[in-house]
Amino acid sequence: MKDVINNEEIEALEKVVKKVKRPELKEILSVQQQILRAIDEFMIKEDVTRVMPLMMAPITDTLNHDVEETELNYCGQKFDVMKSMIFHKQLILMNEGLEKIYIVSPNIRLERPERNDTRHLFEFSQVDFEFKNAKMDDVLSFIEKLVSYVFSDLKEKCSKEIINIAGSLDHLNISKSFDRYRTEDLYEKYGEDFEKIASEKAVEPFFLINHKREFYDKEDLNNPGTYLNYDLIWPRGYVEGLSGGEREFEYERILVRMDEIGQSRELFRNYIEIAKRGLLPQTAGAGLGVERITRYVLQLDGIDDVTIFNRKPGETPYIF
Ligand code: ASN
Repeated sequence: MKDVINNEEIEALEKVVKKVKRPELKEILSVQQQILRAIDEFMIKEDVTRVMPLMMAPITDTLNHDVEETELNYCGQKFDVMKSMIFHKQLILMNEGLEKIYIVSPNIRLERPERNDTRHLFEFSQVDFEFKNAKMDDVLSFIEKLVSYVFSDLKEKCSKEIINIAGSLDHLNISKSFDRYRTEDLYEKYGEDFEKIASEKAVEPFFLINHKREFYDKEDLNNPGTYLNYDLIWPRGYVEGLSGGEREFEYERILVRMDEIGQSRELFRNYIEIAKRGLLPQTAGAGLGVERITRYVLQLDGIDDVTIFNRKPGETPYIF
């Protein structure tokens, strides 16, 4: 009979029922809702304009790691699922009336099964923001203020839920400004696994500056081979929670950076044309992982403790 489910599906189905019905779900979701509300309030206060997300586009984030590729077809054209709205953020800021924007952006990255860990989902959301004419320091101090605002708001409004789940509020007591480390220095100190080790040792969030990654993050021409980009690292082993950078926006520089990493120009020909016409504004920004900040605030073991349906890489079969 075609409608009989197999044993693997029965197992998956029982897991889904258990996950959906778990008693702590309401508290987890209320805290996440309050995080998003506090972010919205802060953005309004800082005059950052909210833009609605796109979920598919002819070009999207090239990422600096390999994912399973997929494509959608519409009107004879190929679309990719949105991996991040990085290029769209730059394009939106061509509008002269817009200086600062943000998007609560659902992203799909079909991560390889090797990324089945405590921090990756193949479908997640990030609060993605971008500011015109901003520099790295402007964005870093914006992030410090944003995180402090959200944590104080949560301590005031969700202390009961957070204490129930996390056991305390200590991890939300943070300094006004966060330490800044450079990747090369921490690499020297701790070796390959520096991000994880430094996160485990830290009790407050900190910034990790200079990552060699996508072509759109700006190279520091005063110190070639280094980059004006940054991550926010959650302490206590919760690792990366945000990443961003100043952006390449000049035609020549974009071509140099694309060639360096072997990025095909064909797919990006229209983006390149915008840059060639001098239309791409100078910007900097970042994206804050929603499920990751919720996981940190609630000190949950894994990222999937935040979600309702299973979106952990490589855990087939997915039944809902
Ligand atoms: N949102 C990130 C940024 O603004 C990019 C990403 O998600 N890969 O840099």
